[in-house]
Amino acid sequence: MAAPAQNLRINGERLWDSLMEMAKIGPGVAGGNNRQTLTDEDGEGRALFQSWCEAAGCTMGLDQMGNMFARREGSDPEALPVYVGSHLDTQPTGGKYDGVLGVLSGLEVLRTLNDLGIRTKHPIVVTNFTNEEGTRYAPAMLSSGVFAGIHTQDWAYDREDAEGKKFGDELKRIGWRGEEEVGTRKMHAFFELHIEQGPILEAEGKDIGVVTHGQGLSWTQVTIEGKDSHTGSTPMPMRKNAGLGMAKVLEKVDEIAWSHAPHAVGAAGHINVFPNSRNVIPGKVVFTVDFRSPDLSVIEDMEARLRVEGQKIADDMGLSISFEKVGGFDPVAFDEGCVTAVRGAAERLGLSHMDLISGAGHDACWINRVAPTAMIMCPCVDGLSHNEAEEISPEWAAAGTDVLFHAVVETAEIVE
Ligand code: HGY
Ligand code: MN
Ligand code: MN
Repeated sequence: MAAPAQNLRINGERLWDSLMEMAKIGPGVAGGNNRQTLTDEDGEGRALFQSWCEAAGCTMGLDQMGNMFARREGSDPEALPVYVGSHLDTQPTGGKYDGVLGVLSGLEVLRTLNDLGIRTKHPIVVTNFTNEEGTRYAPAMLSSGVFAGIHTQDWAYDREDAEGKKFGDELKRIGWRGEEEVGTRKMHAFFELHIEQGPILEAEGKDIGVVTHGQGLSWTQVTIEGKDSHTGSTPMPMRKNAGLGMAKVLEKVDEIAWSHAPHAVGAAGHINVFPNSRNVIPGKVVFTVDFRSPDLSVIEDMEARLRVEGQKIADDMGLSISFEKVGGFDPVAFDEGCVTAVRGAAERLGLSHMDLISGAGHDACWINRVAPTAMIMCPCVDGLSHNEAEEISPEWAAAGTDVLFHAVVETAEIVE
């Protein structure tokens, strides 16, 4: 396939303006974003994205999980489209670029093709996948998971947030439940540009990450029960302190992850304590242990040890403990052809680049099950993400989008 002329570049200023415009919707309290999935702010962000796509001449599709598809026609309407995209939903204390860069860089590819009057054989479709973050509704990458046939739509619709609101009801409430059946769209290829969310590219002084693999993820929800009682008048030997049990289990989670250094990681970010009163010993705690590794056998070992060690801790303390797997996916190897297109684009553009394993999960990890898929990463400052201080430079955003443009357009095949 003929690659686009080496001197073609996207409009970095327009891309940056769009990122800053989108960041105004669902602002956080410290300069980032809180645009959680299926909130009114998510609906506003979707509407803004759709208005931009329509202004760029796209026709819009919307499926029953709220996944959005903005289609630019190709010369061969029968040719399977090249898809490009990510997610517009954010963490509660999220940054302005996680996911959003991947959606708006896809739009920038279309805007640039329009500017240059370039036609491709394959149509190109920019996608926003619903609920990638998995914060309000576990698991992460829920809608790309339904699209890839990992989860059923009914199961997804029944997922509940902390207030007991169901995913399906909230999707309808914000008015973004489409009629299109999920997963019927077939893709020629899928590309996702994403900030690295880790420190490697910046530390190595590289502009581009050519993502060859994604590490696997395991979420185990742990419930420990003891007996809530007075923190003052209950003698120490009589306490059934579920909070202390959790503390010991989390110490063990850290130890297990370190035992598989340097690549494995483990922690709990979601923790609920009941009754969460200053003078009541917690009678119940519910928390989610997040283990990750590029090696499936390591993930399986960490999961197994959590259950064995956790049970021992609970037994020794006279507590009850239960475990529920609430999310996960195996380590991912992306499509060699698509990865080569990404690497070739970075080389042609003279950008410093390196192969990379993604530490975070992404919609591309599920889409890789149903279409040839690859990811591009750009650095982020101090590797920080899932924090309102998440930051990238306009130059990094533009370089990543230039590589996306060249990889996507080469794959979509220029006809004129
Ligand atoms: O959890 C993840 O890795 C992604 O950011 N949702
Ligand atoms: Mn993301
Ligand atoms: Mn994220």
